[in-house]
Amino acid sequence: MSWNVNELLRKYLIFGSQNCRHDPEKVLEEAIKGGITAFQFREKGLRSLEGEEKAELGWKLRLLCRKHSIPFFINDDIDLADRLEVDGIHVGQDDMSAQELRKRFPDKIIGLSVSNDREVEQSPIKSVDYLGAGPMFPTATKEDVKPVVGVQWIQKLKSNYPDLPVVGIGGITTSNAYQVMEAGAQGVAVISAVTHAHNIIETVHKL
Ligand code: 3NM
Repeated sequence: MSWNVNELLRKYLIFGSQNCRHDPEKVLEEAIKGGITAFQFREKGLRSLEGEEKAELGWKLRLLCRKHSIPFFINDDIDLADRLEVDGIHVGQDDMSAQELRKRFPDKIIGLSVSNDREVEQSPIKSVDYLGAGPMFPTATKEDVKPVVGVQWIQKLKSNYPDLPVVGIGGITTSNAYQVMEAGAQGVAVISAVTHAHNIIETVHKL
């Protein structure tokens, strides 16, 4: 299946079991009903699953995405990328380089997180399909989060790389998502706004 990267970034849900208060499969099903346009399996950090447990949950979520034609991404875990038949891989600055990734996975969608000018200068921007820009706002979800860069960071990236799709991340909610869109992003990437929502379907609608 070939995906339109600009479109798939619009409502990009990310989570691992550690982010969920209910059964992760139920959370993803509700979010799909609400209209997410992509999902990233990010099983990482405190209380996350490892090894076979991680792979098993990943496969269940992968199948749900396939059933509903939602592109499925994995965060960082190159070994699981093949096994879970992912559509794309998202990496941060400390993970495998995007250039290496592109060589190894010529046909997959590759996303890279960038939080400041130095990271952009050091990155093989030509090898990636989209940038994750953050944190837009304060967030408690990620342990080693970088300083808040705000929506100005989206404006800067879009003026330097007008053709490269950008998704905002970090502290995005139904109340501030419009600021990220107005700054020129193709979409919003969220974890807690959806995984902690009382009404997931309605929340995704509003993003
Ligand atoms: N990456 P929430 S912020 C995974 O700035 C992640 O690169 C970030 O969670 C970055 O939507 C973040 O709950 C956490 O704030 C996003």
